Amino acid sequence: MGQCDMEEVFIAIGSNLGDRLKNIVRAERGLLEFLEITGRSHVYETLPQYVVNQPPFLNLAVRGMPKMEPRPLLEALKRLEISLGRQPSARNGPRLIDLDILCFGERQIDTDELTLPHPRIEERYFVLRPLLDLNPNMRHPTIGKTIRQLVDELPIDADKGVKVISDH
Ligand code: PH2
Ligand code: MG
Ligand code: MG
Repeated sequence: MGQCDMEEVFIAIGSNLGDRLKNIVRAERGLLEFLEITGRSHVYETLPQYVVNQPPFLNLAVRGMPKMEPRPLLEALKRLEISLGRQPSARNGPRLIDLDILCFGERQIDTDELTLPHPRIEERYFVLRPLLDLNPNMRHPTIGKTIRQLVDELPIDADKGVKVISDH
């Protein structure tokens, strides 16, 4: 996002099925093939947003320098999700692992397959809270506000039920 060196990438990781912590650890290991990881947030347990009748998620975000362009990175993330056991699932429904590109430098992409920056970052505490760990001062490339500002503008109860899971 704004103020990143070169084209830094931020990826959100989420899981709410199976051994959630194992899923995200395996995902991070897999990401190393596509990304030189330079930072990771804490892991948060968060209540599901949008489709609320499903198990709580573990969420975190990592930052790093990509080894490929956005489209190949997206394809690589999809393959990694499947190799970790992800099954097709309903929109916003339960998933064993979810790997989303939040932003790729300042790039703005809007195709059927890929939207960058990732849609609705600004309304998702489960995304903003990990980003706050990584860099509270970075700016959303299209909204122009910092992560700190976006968190402050969320409803007062946005952090309801959120727990910090011990770091690994
Ligand atoms: N992912 C979604 C929909 N809702 N809620 C939480 N708390 N965490 C998520 O990762 C999440 C969600 C769609 O990918
Ligand atoms: Mg997602
Ligand atoms: Mg996804």
